[in-house]
Amino acid sequence: INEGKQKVQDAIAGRKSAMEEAALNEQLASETVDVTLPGRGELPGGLHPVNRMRRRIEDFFLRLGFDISEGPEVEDDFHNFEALNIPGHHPARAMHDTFYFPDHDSDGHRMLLRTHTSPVQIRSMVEVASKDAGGAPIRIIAPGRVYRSDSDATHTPMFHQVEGLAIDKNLSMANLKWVLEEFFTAYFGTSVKTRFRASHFPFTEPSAEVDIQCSFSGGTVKVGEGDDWLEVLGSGMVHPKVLQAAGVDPNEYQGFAFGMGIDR
Ligand code: 2U9
Repeated sequence: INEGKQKVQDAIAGRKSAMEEAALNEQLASETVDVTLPGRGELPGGLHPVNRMRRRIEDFFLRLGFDISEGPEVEDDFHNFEALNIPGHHPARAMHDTFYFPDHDSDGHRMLLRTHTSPVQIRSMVEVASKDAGGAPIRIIAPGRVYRSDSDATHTPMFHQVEGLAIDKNLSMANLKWVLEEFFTAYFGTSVKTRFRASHFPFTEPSAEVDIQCSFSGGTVKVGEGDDWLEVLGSGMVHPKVLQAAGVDPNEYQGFAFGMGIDR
């Protein structure tokens, strides 16, 4: 009886594995993928508009002999405020504008998310001044993300700035005005009338906000025509206190600076 049982069991097992193998072969044959077939025409990716504008701005200033400078987004009080002549009681320091970290760094400095890219220029000035007693010349632009605790229809808590800084002997507002007007002409592809309006920033003196000629009629903005004005950036001569804080001798050197928001 046992011999008979063994024969039947072997026959069943043999048949079962043959059927399983046949099923597996059938599945493998039906699921074959031809990895040599071409793809289904994916569209190429594109750059975000903010990055496209940033590259155009960078290209212009590179052609003018400026270098691109970047720095940390997590900054300390000194580079973001103190060195820029923004004292402790200045409104820009209020908690509602600045994202502060709860902990201080190992040297006891208060840490924050940079509220502008100006600390990049402070770092660059300190670095040049440490190598060369005069701390000049410098020609840089500082593009990057900045953070402010602002959020409404026209403000986002993170946005992008491009700031510029030039330091040398005999620099004046005339040089600033020439650089900015060349920039507008290149950027908008047409010569654009500008209006320099006296303004105030803690880190520049004198300071000017710059408007460009435009028309708003018909629901569209046209640059370089019409008799309306569009504010596009802030600028000025670097405050002597700022030069001094970064190790540059204000009796020998002057600087001009400007700042614009790409997505503001
Ligand atoms: C150093 C010295 C001076 C940079 C400057 C502005 C004026 C300015 C705003 C434009 C729109 C910020 O993005 S925004 O809200 N910026 O108006 N920025 S002068 O001045 C500097 C920078 C660095 C060492």
